[in-house]
Amino acid sequence: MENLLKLEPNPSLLSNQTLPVVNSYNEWDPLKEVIVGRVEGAAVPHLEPALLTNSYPNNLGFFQKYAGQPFPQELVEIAAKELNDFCHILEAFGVTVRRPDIIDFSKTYKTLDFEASGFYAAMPRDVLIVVGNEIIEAPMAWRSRFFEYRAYRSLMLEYFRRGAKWTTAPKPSMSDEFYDFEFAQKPVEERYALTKKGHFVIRDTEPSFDAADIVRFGRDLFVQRSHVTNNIGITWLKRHLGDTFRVHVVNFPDYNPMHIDASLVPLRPGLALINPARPCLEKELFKKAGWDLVDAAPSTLPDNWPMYMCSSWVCMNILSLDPETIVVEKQEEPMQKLLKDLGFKVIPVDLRHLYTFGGSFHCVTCDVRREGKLEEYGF
Ligand code: DAV
Repeated sequence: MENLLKLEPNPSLLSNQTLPVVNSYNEWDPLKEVIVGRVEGAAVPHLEPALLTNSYPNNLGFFQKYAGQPFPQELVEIAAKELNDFCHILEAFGVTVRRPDIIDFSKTYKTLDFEASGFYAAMPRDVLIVVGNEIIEAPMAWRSRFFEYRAYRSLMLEYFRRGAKWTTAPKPSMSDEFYDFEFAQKPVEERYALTKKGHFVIRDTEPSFDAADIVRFGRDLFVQRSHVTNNIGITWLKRHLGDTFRVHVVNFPDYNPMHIDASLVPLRPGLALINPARPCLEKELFKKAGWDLVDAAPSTLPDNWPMYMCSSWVCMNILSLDPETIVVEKQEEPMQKLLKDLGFKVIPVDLRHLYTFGGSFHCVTCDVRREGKLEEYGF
């Protein structure tokens, strides 16, 4: 063994060999393998209740025009190029990049409870979460996302064959009872007021969560309730992860909540970004644990940039390659400066057109393997 070690000069290869195929405990340990989403095959979903709730009123025209059809080709082409270039940059940093299968998401399907067409495989973070050596497929809450896991099944089967622990969380039926149809029809201000009181468009009839409503800090995971994550879904997660992990619910004054990764983004042990437009209501919890929470810098995105699925706060939706190196969107100079001032090496990468599909670097990835092991970070 000693000789072998001497013969092998690349420390990252060495640690890769000793790590389980699926291994990731937090958002910042050195990245070894990652799934990067695709926009090829993406379709515009029909205006189902959960989507109607989350989209901004000025986008209704886009959904009405394109519902059930492929995303406009020119949008797909430019975002696909950005994603391909991002993959090559990750590879240049020694990261193994995997991609989902290409599926025509405009196909319609019918279950026992509803009929819909699909969405995309652009955001693996929404569907998949690695907790330690286990990869979990999230239940999802949009009818258009019911079969999204299919794009990742060849990868899941491969990881399983190579020894991974693979779990699919129970999917909700997504029957009419699961949604509050009246909620979705209310004017924005009324919806916001209801959300503030803890009402969301999905009911607590069956467990549901999107993986992107969870953020990992080693033994401690933080999750938010949202229009896709309900209480019973969080209960499922808590019970499933058992005593090894602690799942804490955190809240943000975000009245259109869907996914935590533009609200709370850990950068390295003891340091996390928070969103100044919706500051975490549990700041004390982090302070007590010795964490500094730093306000993210706002986006440089022009106001008229088409954003169909998310806010411009995806400028803080970064991907850490290790505790010192962070991928940030190329035109988000204020975010880049903030991170440099905090001592990080910043890798600027173009991804602005991908924003239009609803996310940035964290959303479009799922880290399958990072170095490191289960640790506690003060909580
Ligand atoms: O701020 O609109 C972005 C996260 C998308 N997966 C937001 C949430």
